[in-house]
Amino acid sequence: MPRARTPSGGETLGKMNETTAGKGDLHERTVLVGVDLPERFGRNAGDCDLAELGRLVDTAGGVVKGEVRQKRERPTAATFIGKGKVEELAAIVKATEATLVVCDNDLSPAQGRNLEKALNPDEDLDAVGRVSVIDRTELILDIFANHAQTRQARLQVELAQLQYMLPRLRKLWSHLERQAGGIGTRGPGETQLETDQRIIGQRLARLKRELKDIASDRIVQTKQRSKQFKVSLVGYTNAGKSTLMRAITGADVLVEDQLFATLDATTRRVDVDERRRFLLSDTVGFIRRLPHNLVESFRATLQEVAEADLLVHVVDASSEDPDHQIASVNKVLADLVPEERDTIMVYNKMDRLSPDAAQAFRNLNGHRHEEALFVSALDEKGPMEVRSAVVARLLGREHVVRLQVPLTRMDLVAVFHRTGSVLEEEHDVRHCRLAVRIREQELKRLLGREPDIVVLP
Ligand SMILES: Nc1nc2c(ncn2[C@@H]2O[C@H](COP(=O)(O)OP(=O)(O)OP(=O)(O)O)[C@@H](O)[C@H]2O)c(=O)[nH]1
Ligand SMILES: [Mg+2]
Repeated sequence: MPRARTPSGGETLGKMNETTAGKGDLHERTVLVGVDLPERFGRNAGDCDLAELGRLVDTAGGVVKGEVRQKRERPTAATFIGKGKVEELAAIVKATEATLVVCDNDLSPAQGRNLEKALNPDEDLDAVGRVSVIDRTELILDIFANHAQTRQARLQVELAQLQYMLPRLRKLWSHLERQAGGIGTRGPGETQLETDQRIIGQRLARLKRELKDIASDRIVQTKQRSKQFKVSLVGYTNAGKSTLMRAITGADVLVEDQLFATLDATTRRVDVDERRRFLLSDTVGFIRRLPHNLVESFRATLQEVAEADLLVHVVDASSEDPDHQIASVNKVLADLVPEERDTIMVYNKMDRLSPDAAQAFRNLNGHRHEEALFVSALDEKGPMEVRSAVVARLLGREHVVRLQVPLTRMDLVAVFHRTGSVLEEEHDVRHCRLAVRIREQELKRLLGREPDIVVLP
């Protein structure tokens, strides 16, 4: 569990995950705080979702022992929640012996610090057993840090963490700037703050460079894949994307009943028949108010989604509010995929609904989303239905055209045999005429490159 609201510079930064995770007694006792605010408070607006926050705490290895919720017209500058609520929170923390408070809303560094002060009245703020206060963004960053498996994911998480810390660092250190200390750790004339900022700045630049290198390797790969039909599984975290991926492709991806089990994109080829195939990608799940730094940092991983020809939007039909989850996913998608993308809606986990509830759910949502599927990824039929729907879209994109190429370009005829189905082929002295079933996009690409191909009426 994350315990960090302390400025750390240089060396300690690299080890942040270790120290935050390492300290975590596995079941840190946690109290949740949420404030419902009017629309004008931007990211912090709306009703907080303490059930979801509880799931996040659970995923991070904590246990929820209590919660405090408040409706306010505006947050207070000093502690976000009102004074009375701080007292209520302190009492609950004491009664439950909690060591962590997680706020569903974003806190400013000062608000976090003031709350910690209020909750640790007589204690040294650095003492073991003190109560830490973090916000939802920090919690999500911590989960991402613990789940990152590949080098790319780790670099992306570190980038997001540093970007989150940088502005806080400034504020955190401001009261120390006047103090002496840190001899030998800084350059000439530098304050500790400047040293830390410089070190973080260098690290950020290096991370960005390394991520760019990884991304450019990927561009080469995607160029090679550009001809193929690309399908991305998207959806709220824990909806069952990886379960479907596994069942459809046999890929050994991680399936876990926790949030953000998947942080890396996995892509596998699925052969439909001898000539047709598609690429299926599983990627990071979305969530309501996904921290902006994370979306930015994970752009490379989410590239699979941006490049997809078809999205399969997986929804947990058994969740408390599927519509809310769909809306959250669409919001993140709008950011990643500028234009409307062909989408299949897949309502998953239908096995968790009673037969009556399942029927009512179908009636309601079948109308709303044409061609929506209602499946369970755990039975055999579910993944097959999803696969068939993808194949139907793939075939739907193909159409039959009549073409002519000069006999000197029989190499092009071979290309059509490879990328489409040649239904007819006839030759005269100068030309070869073909009837070909081919994907529209593929045909466009060839026509743009090869002036020798003539489309016949
Ligand atoms: N009952 C039931 N459980 C399911 C179904 N599909 C998935 N699950 C379970 O739901 C949990 C999450 O599944 P995942 O496939 O890891 O979900 P995900 O969408 O990949 O989640 P993230 O990678 O965390 O975003 C696992 O415990 C699965 O076994 C289903 O159709 N029915
Ligand atoms: Mg997954």
